[in-house]
Amino acid sequence: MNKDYRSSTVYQIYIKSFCDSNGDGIGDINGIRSKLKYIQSLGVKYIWVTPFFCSPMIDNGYDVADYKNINPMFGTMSDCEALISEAGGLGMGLMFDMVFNHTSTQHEWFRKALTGDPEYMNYYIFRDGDADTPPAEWTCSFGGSAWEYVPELKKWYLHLFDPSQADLNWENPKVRNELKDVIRFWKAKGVKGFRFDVLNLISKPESLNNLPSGSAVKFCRDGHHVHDFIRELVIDTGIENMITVGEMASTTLDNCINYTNPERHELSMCFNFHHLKVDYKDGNKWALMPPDLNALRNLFREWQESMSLHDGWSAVFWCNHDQPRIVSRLGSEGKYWKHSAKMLATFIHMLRGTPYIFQGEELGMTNAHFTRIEDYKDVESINYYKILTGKGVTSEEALNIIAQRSRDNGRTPMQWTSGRNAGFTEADSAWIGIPDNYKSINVESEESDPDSILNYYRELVKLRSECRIISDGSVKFLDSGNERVFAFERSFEGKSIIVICSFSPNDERINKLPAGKVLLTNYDTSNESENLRPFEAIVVLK
Ligand code: TEU
Ligand code: CA
Repeated sequence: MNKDYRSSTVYQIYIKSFCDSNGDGIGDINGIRSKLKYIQSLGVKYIWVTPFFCSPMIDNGYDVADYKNINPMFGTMSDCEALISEAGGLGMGLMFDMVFNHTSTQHEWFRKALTGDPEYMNYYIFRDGDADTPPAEWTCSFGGSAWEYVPELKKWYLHLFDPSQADLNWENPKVRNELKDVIRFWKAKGVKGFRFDVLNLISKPESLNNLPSGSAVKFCRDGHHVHDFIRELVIDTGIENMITVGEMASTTLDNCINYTNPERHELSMCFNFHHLKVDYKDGNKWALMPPDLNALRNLFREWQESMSLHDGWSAVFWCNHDQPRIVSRLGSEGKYWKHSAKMLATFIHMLRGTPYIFQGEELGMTNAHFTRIEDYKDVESINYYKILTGKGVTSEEALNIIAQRSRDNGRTPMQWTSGRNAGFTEADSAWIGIPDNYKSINVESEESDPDSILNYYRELVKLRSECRIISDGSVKFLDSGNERVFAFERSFEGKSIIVICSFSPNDERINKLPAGKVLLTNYDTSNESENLRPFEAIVVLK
């Protein structure tokens, strides 16, 4: 089995916000092509591009209407083929984003289902019921019911996300075969790997009768056939030796081991999001709370050590297109902006797993700081603004919550230069607002600063590709003697490194600083005191 992903780093592109090549304010495939040299300069081996297939774009492409054609807004099939081959020429493989839990309701399959064609109705999850009573009291991820009524059919269909994203019926072998066909299509075009959207939600409960009310996602997570469905998809399409990552937002540790242990022939790795919920009050994304660092450390310790022990493999990351920017969340946008961004990067990139860099993270890009509801474009943010204010939360407070939690924080344009529209587009304006700080936080200025966050990321990626302790070593968390300072040891063939990361904006005392050769640190002078400096990170070869 090919395990090159263990020493590789992946770069994630949110296409709509990466680079606009034709001046319409929207990022596109040719924009990515124009920046391939930049991506290569980071040292990454794979590029995951979020969906650019035909779509009504209600959920920005996660509502696919045709898996084998390109949304004209993003370019053409020949642009796409050129992207694959040009990236390949620079030593990078493309990973495409397969949204297989649901399709857009504009997909041909769903449109045929709506005509009452039984063959296509069986592609989705339709249930009988009168117009007033949905089959179960389930809520969808974006707020509101998870069931939508179709009066012509006198039936309800299930959608875990927006009503325009109808869930596919994976129990139907025809559906599974259609999806395999999509994989084969892109594989034949030279794609080197796949990211699978919300893959642990594909197997629904056998019977929907007598289910309690609550979040639909909760009832569909890691369902009874999920492992069989994944194995069948992977084996039948021959992608076992490619890099594959399943998005498994709130899976369990046991399932994650099973999804990724090579003997089970499922996936190379999984994303899980538990560590990104430590600032959700009572698990509620829309209730603010300062991050619980103890919970964060315990989660990493438990998952890292168990995955290591049972030969599972994780995708390790802080940021993606659904998350606020990590430097705004766990670091600092002020005096310690640079130190905290580098510390957070050190922590992730020294862990056991494959690190993902989300566009702009390597620059220390921050949250958007939008102040008006009109600034938001994401369907989830707009829905929750209505839900929160409907519950009596003041508009000011709702805007404050959304400013911290909106997915749009990760979706503002890539900051290339200090020039107009951050060098993202030649249009009068981009499709979504650009944070004012682009004048100082941008690729151009960080290229010319040897001490920049950007250049630090390059060092991290290089270290992983060269040092087997980092790519292949086991992991053990250590007690630093201070709950704001995380420490762990990576070991391989008798050698080890110690990683110390302070998540604190203050000086912090720890048990003892490790002795050895400093491989990397985010301060320019070596630490000779008993104390760690704010957000200090040190990597030592023992
Ligand atoms: O995300 C699914 C997911 O679990 C989330 O991150 C989700 O956006 C969040 O819980 C809402 O609060 C994936 C995609 O990454 C996301 O962009 C899509 O909207 C979603 O699936 C539906 O396809
Ligand atoms: Ca464009």
